[in-house]
Amino acid sequence: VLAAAFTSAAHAQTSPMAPDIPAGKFETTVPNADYVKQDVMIPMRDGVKLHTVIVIPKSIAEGKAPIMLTRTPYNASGRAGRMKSPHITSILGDGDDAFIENGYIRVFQDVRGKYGSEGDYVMTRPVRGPLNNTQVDHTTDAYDTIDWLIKNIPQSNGKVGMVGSSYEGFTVLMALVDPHPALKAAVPMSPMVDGWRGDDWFHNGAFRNPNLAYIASQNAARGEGEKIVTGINDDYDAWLRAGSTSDFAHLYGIDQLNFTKKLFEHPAYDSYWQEQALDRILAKRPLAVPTMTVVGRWDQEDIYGAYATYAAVEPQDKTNKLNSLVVGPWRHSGVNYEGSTLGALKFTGDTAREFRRDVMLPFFNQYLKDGAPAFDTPPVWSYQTGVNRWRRLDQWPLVPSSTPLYLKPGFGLAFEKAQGKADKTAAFDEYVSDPAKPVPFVPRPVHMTDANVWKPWLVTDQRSYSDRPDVLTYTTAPLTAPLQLAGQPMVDLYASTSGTDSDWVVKLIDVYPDESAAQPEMGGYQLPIAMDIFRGRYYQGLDKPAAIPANKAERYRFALPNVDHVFLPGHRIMVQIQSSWFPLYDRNPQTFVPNIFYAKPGDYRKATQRVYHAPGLESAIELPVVQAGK
Ligand code: PG9
Repeated sequence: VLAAAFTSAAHAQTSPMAPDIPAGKFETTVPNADYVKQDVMIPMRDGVKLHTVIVIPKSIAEGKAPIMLTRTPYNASGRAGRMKSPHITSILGDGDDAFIENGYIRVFQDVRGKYGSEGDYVMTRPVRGPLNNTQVDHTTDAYDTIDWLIKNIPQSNGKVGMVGSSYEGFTVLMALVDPHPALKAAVPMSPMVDGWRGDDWFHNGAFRNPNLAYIASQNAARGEGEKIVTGINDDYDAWLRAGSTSDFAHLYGIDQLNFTKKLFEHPAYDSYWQEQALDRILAKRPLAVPTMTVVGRWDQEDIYGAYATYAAVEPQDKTNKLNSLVVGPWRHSGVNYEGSTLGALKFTGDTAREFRRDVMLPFFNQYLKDGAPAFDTPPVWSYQTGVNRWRRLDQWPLVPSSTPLYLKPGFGLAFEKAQGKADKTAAFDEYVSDPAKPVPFVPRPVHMTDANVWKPWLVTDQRSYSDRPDVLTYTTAPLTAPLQLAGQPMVDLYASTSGTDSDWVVKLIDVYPDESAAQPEMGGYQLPIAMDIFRGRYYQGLDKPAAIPANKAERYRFALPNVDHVFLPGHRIMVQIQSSWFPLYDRNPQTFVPNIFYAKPGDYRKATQRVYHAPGLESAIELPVVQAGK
């Protein structure tokens, strides 16, 4: 009897040929989880629904908890699913530790057009206006999302914060353009702000080639995209053999993607870039939401935007409490990971965790948690490199870059100006820049997509380049007293080229003493403190590309990334100058062509470059020197 019952109850209903893989999504249950995870589709004002993952600790009572929102193009489900686990600490990332420990509701949303969200994806979708003729952007999507969340999550206390790094930092800033009243505090981290001036796409007009791999991965599909497969171990070879950046894009099919076309159509700082630069947009909006902008000192992707938005909004911050800046000793997005080292550098502990726990959390709590104590938000919280310590400052930059460090004949550097008349023979140093043999940005073989290469590359020992014949290297004697810098160095370069276009790469470097008993590899290490590139054709204006008159000294002024650094006694200051940085930046053909993306093989020509250090042509780096005792 039992056997018969078993047969009819358990087996009779499922046909042997019933498909064994469910048509819809199937997930095993996670019993005894300390959280509830919900997948919802939140409707936007245009009817498009955005996929949103909500993680609520079970311990939270109704009406009690703030919401921490991140809007991402990088798969919301993945962001809330580091691993499958009953523990909220295991499903969320390291960067969420402070929120988990303090009972926040954590929300991740796929931006429109990516992963589970409906609608069209437009890369860093511009705000509504001249570049966006639709009714929606990330400002309205954030607004509509926040509105829905506070009305539909019973545990919500009606207060929302936003946090996120890079693209996710960009979406935080976009929410601030016209913020929902429930958005009470924001922490944009390494936000992408101006893709042309110094964030992901270009630096001062020089194009960043790794973007093509990013575009393939982001834009080939709504979900995971494509990889570029070259079959060549060394990216240096792969890019050099391809020719121009458009040749490379064509070879691997990436020229078919619309965003590649948009980039190639806008090589200069035209209205396409100016009108979507978020610092310009936010400068014109009221400062309504307390905002703490965060960036890594050695941020290899978005080293420009955090400072730019902080500076643009700061004039509105009359109390010096609502708009703050944090700079840690991190790589791009390093704030959300373990922060005790970067490449060869060792810091005083887990600097990222320290920030998240001791600064970011109390900052958020005071605005988001009912009854939380007020927090004395540091106007600027900066990790001073060289001496390795956090410090609280009232402003940034601390000092203007008004102390020129001059290049000197004999490859020296000095704070004293040249004396007397120009000595023609000693007036310049020269090198031949050959586009067929560009200077690599990291030692070859170059693997740009290898995280171990890419993430710490801005602290790479520059010794591999200082003795190249196409790199000029200027150095001081060992310092006898500490030299403190706190601000944004400014390059003031007088240089000529025998070509009609040219790139200028300038690096400010801390040369360690010859020997280090504690860490032998640091003996003589050439640590980059601030480096950047300038595309010479923009010497008359970033929106005015022009041929450079051959063999005529022109003045090139451009800012380097911000520094908060002490050169210690026994260390030396070094400046390196070169005309390529490959394959990170596309090669300048050194012949003026209308659009470098489309340069032809014959346009790439050797050029003789001269860097001047003579009366009237005093090349220098203007440094933000903090006088001793300040
Ligand atoms: N740096 C990345 C990015 C941001 C915005 C546009 C394109 C790329 C990122 O890490 O998200």
